[in-house]
Amino acid sequence: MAFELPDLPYAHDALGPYMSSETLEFHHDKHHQAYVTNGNNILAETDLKNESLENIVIKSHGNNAGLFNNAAQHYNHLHFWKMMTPGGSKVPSNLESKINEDLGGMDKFRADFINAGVTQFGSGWCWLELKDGKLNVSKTPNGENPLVNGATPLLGCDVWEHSYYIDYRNARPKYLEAWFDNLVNWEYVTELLENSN
Ligand code: MN3
Repeated sequence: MAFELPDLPYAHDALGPYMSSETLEFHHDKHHQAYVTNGNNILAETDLKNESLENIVIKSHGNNAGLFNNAAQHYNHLHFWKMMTPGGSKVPSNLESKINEDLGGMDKFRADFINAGVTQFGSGWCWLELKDGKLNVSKTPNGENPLVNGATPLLGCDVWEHSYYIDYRNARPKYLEAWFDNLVNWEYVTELLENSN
């Protein structure tokens, strides 16, 4: 299935002041578009053309680095845009109960998630994932995501510099805190959790 750049689910200026329209113009319109264009060029030369995006990510991992990097980043960004919403949202009670049970409460989860993003050396992502029925916090380098480790990604924060340098310069911790506290669409996270059961 050929990759396609989705429209943002909100206006470019809707996530201010935490993520500027300039950041989204580069990040969505240019960076994500490049993953789509480059991914389609490589995909066309393979026998994975008719596979789902998830299968393309899993099957290209370790076999076709060019395809994997672009397909995984396409997958990551498709969800990343939906994982944010203007002003953020409240954590639904069923998700909160699961966080309390598996991760020791919201405060500990928040600290662990931000720490995963801060300590990811270089480009990558930090995640809330579901693995073997349990929530877990993890981090991955470059375009990698929990799919390649047999887990389901539920929330991912992009810690590539293109995601925060315009708004936060080198202050990655400030970006992660502002993102977690003000932009996360917890309804979408809950939807992903429910769909994975
Ligand atoms: Mn990115």
